[in-house]
Amino acid sequence: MSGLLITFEGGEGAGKSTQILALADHLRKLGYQLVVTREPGGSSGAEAVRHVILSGAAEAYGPAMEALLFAAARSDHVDQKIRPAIQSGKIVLCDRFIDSSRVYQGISGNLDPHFMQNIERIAIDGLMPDLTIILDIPADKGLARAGARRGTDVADRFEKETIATHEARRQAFLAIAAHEPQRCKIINAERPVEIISAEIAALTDDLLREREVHAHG
Ligand code: Z5A
Repeated sequence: MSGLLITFEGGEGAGKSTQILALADHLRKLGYQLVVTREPGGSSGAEAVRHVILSGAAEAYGPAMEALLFAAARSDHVDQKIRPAIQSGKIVLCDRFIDSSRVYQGISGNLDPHFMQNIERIAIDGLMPDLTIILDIPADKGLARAGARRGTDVADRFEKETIATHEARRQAFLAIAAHEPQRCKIINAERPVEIISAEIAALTDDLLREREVHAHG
């Protein structure tokens, strides 16, 4: 019995959390058992590392240090939560995963691709997503959404960066999708929530049929 791993990627404010909730609702109604999780975090070890990274405490030590922290958090998350859930037939919906490291640390941090590939391999130990939804939105529009939602709270370590940096990340996500079209599906995230949700539900239903993953209840 094997479940699936579906990851959601994209820039700030693209609507990942919103769309994960909608897909979770759709799949639960069909009787599937789910685990909804996020990175960095998702397991107790990884949540401890999340705080260190997002507070900016590790920023001064450079992008390689941050990349290793993300990889350490991911390794714990995969071992403790994601792999056991998939092995017991559940569908795991994860808010950000390897592609965020490839883009935020690898591209924005200008790190050696071999270094990035090596730490990714160690962190996931063979567990690739079955489907990656890349929510695509111009950086200024995504940041405006994230800013409106945050209100007067302080922007985190990554939200504070320039529009040019965010736009370069958008292009990096699109490049990953062009390179791995089987796994990655680009979704135009500028449209109304319900239209996007319907498109993601249809993609997921196709995958479940193709892989013959059956509902429990
Ligand atoms: N990071 C990294 O560098 N390397 C890694 O390996 C990993 C992560 C795993 C995690 O932050 C940070 O860590 C992240 C990358 C880095 N950078 N930042 N910042 P986080 O988990 O705190 O935040 P996030 O992942 O960026 O998510 P987000 O900004 O919270 O956005 P979102 O989940 O994509 O969006 P949302 O919460 O669903 O929606 C945002 C707002 O827009 C909200 O008010 C919605 O109601 C609204 N919304 C959503 N969809 C729509 C549509 N379709 N129309 C209009 N309004 C909408």
